[in-house]
Amino acid sequence: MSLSFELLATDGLARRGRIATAHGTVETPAFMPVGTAGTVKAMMPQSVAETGAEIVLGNTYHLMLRPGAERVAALGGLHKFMNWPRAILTDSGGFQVMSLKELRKIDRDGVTFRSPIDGIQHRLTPERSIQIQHLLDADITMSFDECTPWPVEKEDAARSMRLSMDWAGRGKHAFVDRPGYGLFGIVQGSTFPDLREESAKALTAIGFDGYAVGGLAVGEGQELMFQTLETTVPLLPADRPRYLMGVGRPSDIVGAVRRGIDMFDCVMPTRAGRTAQAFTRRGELNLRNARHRDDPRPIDERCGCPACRHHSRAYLHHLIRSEEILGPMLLTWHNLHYYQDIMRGLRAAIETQSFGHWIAAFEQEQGRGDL
Ligand code: PRF
Ligand code: ZN
Repeated sequence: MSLSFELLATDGLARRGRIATAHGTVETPAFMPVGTAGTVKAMMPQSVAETGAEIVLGNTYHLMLRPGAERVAALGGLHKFMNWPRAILTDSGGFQVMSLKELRKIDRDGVTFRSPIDGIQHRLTPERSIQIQHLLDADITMSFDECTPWPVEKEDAARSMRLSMDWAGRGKHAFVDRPGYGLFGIVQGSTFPDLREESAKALTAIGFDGYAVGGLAVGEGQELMFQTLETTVPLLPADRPRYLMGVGRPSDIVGAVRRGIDMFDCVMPTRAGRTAQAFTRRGELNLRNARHRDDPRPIDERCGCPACRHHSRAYLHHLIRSEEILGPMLLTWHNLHYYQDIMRGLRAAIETQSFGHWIAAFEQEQGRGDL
């Protein structure tokens, strides 16, 4: 196998593991900050590392349009281009293209779409997506798939899932195996257990370095998402990492780890940070709110991030109201630090077989709301 995964401990279905990539190790359960366009928005790369992140996500779709995959390759790859020496996972572009709606046309072979930047026509096929991710030098490459919307008729979900499985096979064929680099398959099938089973079996028959669960967190709600995980995750090989794409809020992540997921990515902490929203141990907080105007306390007394160590809620509120750039910067830093604190907590809890206790404490504190 080109990407090694070590299972270090388990507690129930929850797993504590380690992925070894060409650009360093990733302790799991892991949260990957989203660096769509070659930057985790509002953060310096070194600051992203200081929060504890060991891997970030990049996007085929955005980078192929601007600055172009061949250009990034000529400049030494995405790690060098963005000065992020650690691991990078790239999404395949399928999910991002689907959000274009009227600007795209899908067929059995791939997707043709117009760039929202300059209107120029582009084409993504499973082979081209894998090639672009290779040019970017992604440590973890994602299969090219179609993310089924929700809700969806079962017939349409089946057709879409089978197309994604065909594309997964073509991507596997196009992927160049190298030490420290891996290719992940993506399970689809919406919320239909039998379709999820068919998809998981199709992917394991092809054989991947890791398995993602796609097509969730698209409006089905937490309960249905957890139900789908409960039927899907046990069908995935135990000796390979499992990645839940585009998830989520802290409680989504905790619940998914409880159900056997190892990796996550989400724009939530970074995007929310840019709209003045802070995630804390006691729930969510919006620093734009007038009630913070005279509050000398930090966002969270127990947080070790620069926003909490050096600044009051009153100051952060002032930055937001004044539209100062430092506001989104500090809030993004805090949110990413808090997300990594959750991951550190989850990893320690699984190692010490105290996961159940950790979850109970997490849920109790999140629900207290005395901010
Ligand atoms: N497929 C891909 N990327 C994704 C998803 C998916 O289904 C999701 C679903 N939440 C997020 N990102 N390729
Ligand atoms: Zn903080």
